[in-house]
Amino acid sequence: MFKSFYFSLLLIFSINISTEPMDHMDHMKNHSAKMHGPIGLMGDHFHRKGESMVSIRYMEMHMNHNYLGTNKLFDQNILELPNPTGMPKNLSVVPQDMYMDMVMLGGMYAPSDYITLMGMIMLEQKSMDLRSYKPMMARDKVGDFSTRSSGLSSINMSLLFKILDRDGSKFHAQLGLQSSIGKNNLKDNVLTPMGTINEMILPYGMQLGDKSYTLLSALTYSKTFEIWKFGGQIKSRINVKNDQWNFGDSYETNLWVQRDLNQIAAWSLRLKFQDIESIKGNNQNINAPAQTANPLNYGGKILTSGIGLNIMLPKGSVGLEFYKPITQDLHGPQMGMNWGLQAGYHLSF
Ligand SMILES: [Cu+2]
Repeated sequence: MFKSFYFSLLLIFSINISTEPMDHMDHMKNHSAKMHGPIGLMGDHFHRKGESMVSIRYMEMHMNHNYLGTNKLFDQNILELPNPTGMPKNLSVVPQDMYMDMVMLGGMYAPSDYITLMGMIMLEQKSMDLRSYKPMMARDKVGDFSTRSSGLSSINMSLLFKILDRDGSKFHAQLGLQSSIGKNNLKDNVLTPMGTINEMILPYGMQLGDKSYTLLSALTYSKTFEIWKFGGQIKSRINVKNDQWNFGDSYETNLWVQRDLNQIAAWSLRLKFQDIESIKGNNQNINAPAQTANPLNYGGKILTSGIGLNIMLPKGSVGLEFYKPITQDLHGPQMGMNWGLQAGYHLSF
């Protein structure tokens, strides 16, 4: 009798010591699928001392329809516009459709509770379908063609500084540098308005990089109320050094809300507002009777909505987010976004 009692005590005790210590339990309570923001958001969270994280994200964006400001343009409207790069007199090659695919590999490590290091490497593939028209007179269609580019695009490294982490409120700053390592002079075959096929330097938007350095800075705040989480982020990307030309500086504001669906899943809604400047500088060899050869036809103001889902797995977590623009006011003529999606996997250890 005494022996079995002693044995049960031992059993209970061993179960007790095998459960998690108290502060870890507290930590686990915060460990819900909304621990990470919507997957498309970068640098939304920091880590505690000694924590590491690796992530892989895939992004795809589809663009179609040309815009001038907020107005959609038909091909006929674009053919009437002047060609600022020389002959022929009017634009004669019109983008129809574009896909951008990106793979991002990321790593995070917190050497202290106050600083998290974050690095990322990006690979990109772009493909664009275009239609060539005769340069003069009836402006008949000459034909359709596609251009493509793929490879390494950029790497970046940031420091995240914790400002506040208390009672479900988190606030941190990001400061980083991005180096564009993708080529800025890739070529492909183009169907000219004269009906010939020429190998030409692709326009700015089809290049994988701009050989520039960009300063990244952001402030991110989030507040968790039980099953809800609200967050806001402002971010800027400012060019600090370029080679001939660079993609324009940009300013971005994100607002999001997340709600736990159950123990392992949370959905999110996000609003993203981007204000992107035109391309600075130019490459004299990029010259074609296409809107994309004009550095001024880049950037604009874009308001996008995103709906997402984060799910915790036995190891790591996955996120999915789908975007659709609400309004876009583009420096144009320029092709606008139709939809985008992002999927990713995070593993913390
Ligand atoms: Cu992380």
